[in-house]
Amino acid sequence: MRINWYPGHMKKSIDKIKESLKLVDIVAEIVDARIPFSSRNPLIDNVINNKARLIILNKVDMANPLETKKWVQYFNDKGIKVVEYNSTKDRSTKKIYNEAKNILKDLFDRRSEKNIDNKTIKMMVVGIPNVGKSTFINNLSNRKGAKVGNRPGVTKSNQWIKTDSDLLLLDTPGVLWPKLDLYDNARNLAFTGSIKDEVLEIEDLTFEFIKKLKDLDPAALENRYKVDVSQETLEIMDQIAIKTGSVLRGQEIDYFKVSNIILDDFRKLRLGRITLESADDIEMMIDKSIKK
Ligand SMILES: Nc1nc2c(ncn2[C@@H]2O[C@H](COP(=O)(O)OP(=O)(O)OP(=O)(O)O)[C@@H](O)[C@H]2O)c(=O)[nH]1
Ligand SMILES: [Mg+2]
Repeated sequence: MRINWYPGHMKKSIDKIKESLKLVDIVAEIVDARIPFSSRNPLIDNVINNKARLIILNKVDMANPLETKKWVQYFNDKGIKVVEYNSTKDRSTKKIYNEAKNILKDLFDRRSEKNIDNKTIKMMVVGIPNVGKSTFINNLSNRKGAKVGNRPGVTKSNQWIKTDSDLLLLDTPGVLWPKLDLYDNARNLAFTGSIKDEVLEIEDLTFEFIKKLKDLDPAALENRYKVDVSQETLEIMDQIAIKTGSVLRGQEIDYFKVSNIILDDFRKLRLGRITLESADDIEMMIDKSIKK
C-alpha cells in the first residue's frame, strides 16, 4: 500500500527533516499511544541517526493505561526515554524539558565547563500524520495559529516557538509515513484516523474492527451497544446496525451508516480507552514486518 507516499515524496520529507535536525538539540518523536508500533516510521532510527531523541507517547487519554505502562517499559528497555502525554490537556513543558535535559547531559556538562549560561533546549517535533504534532506544539506554546485537524497532512509552516520553559520548539512539518507494508498496520492506522477512510472500504474496515475488539476488549462493544459478543462478527455488526437505526427500507442493513457510527464512537472515546497494539505482541509484530 502506498497512500500518498511515493518514493520521491519520502525522500523529500527525509531530506527536509535532516536539514532541520542541524538546528536542534533533540527530536521529539510523537507516537499514538493506541498504536505505538504502527504509528512509528519504519526508518525513523536512520533518519534521526545520532541525534538525541525523546518519545512522546501522545493521546494517552485515549489509550488503556495498563498497556501504556507496558509500552513505556518496552521503550525504556531499549534505552529510549518516553513522556506520556495528552496534548489536548497537558500545557506545561516541565516534564518534557526535564526529560530532555537528562538526555542532553553531555551538552549541559560542556556548557557549564565553558561557563556558558545557556539553559535553552531546541527541539523538533517529528511524527506520522494525525499523531497530534500540531496540537502538541499549539498547547505548549499557547499559540492557536497552527492548523489542527483530524485529517492527515494539515501542517505546512516552519518556525520557532517559545514555551513556558527554556524549551524552544521548531514547528516543522516533520511528517513521515507510517508502517504501511502490512495490512495489520494499515488497518490499525485507519481505525485511529491516520489513514483516510476512503483508502480502505469503511465497511470492511469496521468488520475487521469489530472482529478485533471481540478479542481485545469485548466489554467495550457490550457496554456501548448492548450486544451479545459471543456471536459471529457479522451478526454483531448487524445487531449494532439495528440498535443504532442503521437500517434501510425493507429492513436491509445500512453497513455504511453503521460503520461510520462505530468508528466515530471509537475515535471520540465513546467505546472507552482502547489500545490496539500491545507491547506483549511486539516480537510478533516485528517478525511479521520482517517476513513481509
Ligand atoms: N484525545 C486526544 N486527542 C488528541 C491528542 N493530540 C491530538 N489529538 C487530536 O488528534 C487529531 C490530530 O491532531 P493534529 O495535531 O492535527 O495532528 P498532526 O500530527 O499535526 O497531523 P498532520 O498535520 O495531519 O500531520 C486532532 O483531532 C486532535 O484534537 C491527545 O493527546 N489526546
Ligand atoms: Mg499538523
